[in-house]
Amino acid sequence: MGIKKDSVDYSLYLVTDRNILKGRDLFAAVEEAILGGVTLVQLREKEVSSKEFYNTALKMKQLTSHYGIPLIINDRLDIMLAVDAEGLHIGQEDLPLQAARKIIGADKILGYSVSNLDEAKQGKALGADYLGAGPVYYTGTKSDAGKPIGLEELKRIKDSVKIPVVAIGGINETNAAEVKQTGVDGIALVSAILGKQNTGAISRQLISLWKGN
Ligand code: TZP
Ligand code: MG
Repeated sequence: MGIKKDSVDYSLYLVTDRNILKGRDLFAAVEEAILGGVTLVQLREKEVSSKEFYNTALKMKQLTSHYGIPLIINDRLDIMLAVDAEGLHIGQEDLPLQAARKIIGADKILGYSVSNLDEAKQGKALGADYLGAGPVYYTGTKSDAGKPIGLEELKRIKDSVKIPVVAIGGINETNAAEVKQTGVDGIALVSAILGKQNTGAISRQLISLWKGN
């Protein structure tokens, strides 16, 4: 029994970046974050060999499956298929959405990065299951993230499509509440979770902020 893509909870979406870990073990940090309340994990690897990406993905899949959380692989469709992850996340410069969908099939989750309305509408039309919209605020984590789109554009994007929208870029415990006000389905974070030593506690704080308790 796999995870059904229509019932995915996008509330607290952790995106990995091994450069931000300051020597901590990636799997230990992700496990703590899941125990704290992270609902979805994206493995994002930019500087490792295919072999290392695959091995990391395989181990991450075991971890996320253990907790019943979906694993999304960034960019690498081959690795997503090889480890049978729940989904793939691609951006504007990656394989076109229709081509990716053709290969991964209808049951896998397909995520798409957008930073404006046109890209959002195109993503929806071409079969994305959810959109990652941003960067909402300035981010030091992705050097080519582009200019912050801000909360108003984020809300326009959310209001323009019927698929889930996850906000990304510079989100942390101090601004999560105002991001929630836009009506988006979740927040995706890298440094606000993995850049901290207390990964579990910060995840607990973020999910309770998000769920409003
Ligand atoms: N895509 C748009 S912004 C971003 C990605 C992967 C980085 C987000 O990192 P942080 O540390 O949560 O700002
Ligand atoms: Mg990409």
